[in-house]
Amino acid sequence: MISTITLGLAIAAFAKSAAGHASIWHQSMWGFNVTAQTFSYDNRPVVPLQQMPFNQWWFHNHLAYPPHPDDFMEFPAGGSVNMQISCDKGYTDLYASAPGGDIRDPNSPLACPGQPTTAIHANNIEDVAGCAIGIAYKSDVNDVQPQDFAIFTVNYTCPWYLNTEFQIPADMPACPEGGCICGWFWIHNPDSGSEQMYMNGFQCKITGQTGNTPIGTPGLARRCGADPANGKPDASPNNCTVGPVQPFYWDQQEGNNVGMFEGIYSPPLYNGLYGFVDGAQPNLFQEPTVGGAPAAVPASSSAPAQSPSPSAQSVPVVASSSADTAAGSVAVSASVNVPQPATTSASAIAASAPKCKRRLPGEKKQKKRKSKARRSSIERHLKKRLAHESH
Ligand SMILES: [Cu+2]
Repeated sequence: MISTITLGLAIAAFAKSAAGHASIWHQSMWGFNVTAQTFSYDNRPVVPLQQMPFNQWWFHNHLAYPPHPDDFMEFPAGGSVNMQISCDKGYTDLYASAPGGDIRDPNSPLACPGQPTTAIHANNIEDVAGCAIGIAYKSDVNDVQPQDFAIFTVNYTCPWYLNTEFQIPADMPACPEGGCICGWFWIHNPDSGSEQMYMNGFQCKITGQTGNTPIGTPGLARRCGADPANGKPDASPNNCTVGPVQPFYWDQQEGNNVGMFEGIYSPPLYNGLYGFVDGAQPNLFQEPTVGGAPAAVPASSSAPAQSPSPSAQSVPVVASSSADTAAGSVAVSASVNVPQPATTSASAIAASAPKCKRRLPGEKKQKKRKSKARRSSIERHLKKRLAHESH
């Protein structure tokens, strides 16, 4: 009896500490066995990335924790793959190597069973914003640059469920001899938890009926869907990037490729807002276009994968990716200096281990927009956030 109670308390305590955030879980990933103690800060794969220098967010700073050379996630061209996404390895089929052991819940299909849905930054299932898988046709992770990844599949309902199915486009070309490098990417809606992005790298291969046409040079997805929170009730399909696009690199100290115009309260999302379909992405085997004209493809970035400049880093952006851009306009590529975030709170956030916390008041004031719709949207978000205990 006593031991049962003790066990119950231990489980309760563990469940509390396991709350929040999410990642894929697979032995092909970098950082699969990284625990809260591996780094000087909590750098478990599930920990969000926000306001970090390049090396700290790129591959989640897990490059020194590679998978076994033979462990690959296999994606069958034209088929689908189930991936497990959770806030703790103990909820997944790979619980055996979880620090807290087996905490699976056979009665719950959720990514984080028994926890408030705010653990995955969603107030309800309608509030999930989707996640994505990108692929780089390179075998050596040290050769992979941010602009090498092309998003090839998206799941709109991610990360609501533990088991998340990803459709693989038909005719995806095979990988080089040593396989490919893939990444899982997720950004949540702005109304549940603070702004952040997620990235986990893993080894992958394309199997089955592979094609021979390579994926085009990944461009940048543009905000082109209905965006009522920003006063745009209607989608602008002509403003979408058609063709392969890069993941969003966002809300970091350096290396961002999106978000210069929309602001921190309007995160880029892997759903229709940025022209992604739910499932296998179409039009991959072409160069990206916007409104029927060739889209600007970011030039080979000056952002080195290994040693980025510490402060103002020159990264390519599509200048007209703003929500305010007229539909049908053609993207213009520009190399701009990305300034350090102006808020003092940003450095404070970077100094501490990243966690889901409320925004500091000064940040709110600084980011406040003029538009009435915009303002009420922010107020709504903040109200919800105040009601939501940080985790
Ligand atoms: Cu989180």
